[in-house]
Amino acid sequence: MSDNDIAVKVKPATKPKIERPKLYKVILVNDDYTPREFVVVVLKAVFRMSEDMCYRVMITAHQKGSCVVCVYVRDIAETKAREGTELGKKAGFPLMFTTEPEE
Ligand code: TYC
Repeated sequence: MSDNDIAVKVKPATKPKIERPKLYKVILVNDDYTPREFVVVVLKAVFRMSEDMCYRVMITAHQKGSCVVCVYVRDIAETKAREGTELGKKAGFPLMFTTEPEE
């Protein structure tokens, strides 16, 4: 190759790898002090589910100890869990939401 030649390198075609973001469960944890109606109010405010769905989630946590409320990407799951827990704390209740990665 002389100085005037132009070398052209052809890049092999690469498939763009788009990974699905990992999902996290938001879990409602039962306690003995938070009133049931208050749990429903918090679920409605934070997760925007119907009254009926909120009641079902609350009663499942009450009976089984915990209940998965919904599944989101990490950022949103953690924000929602914090918002729900803070609403309980502000009202003087030990209401707790946690997050955990989905398998
Ligand atoms: N166990 C509470 C009661 O009997 C109600 C409750 C339900 C609290 C679900 C928290 O995540 C919870 N007042």
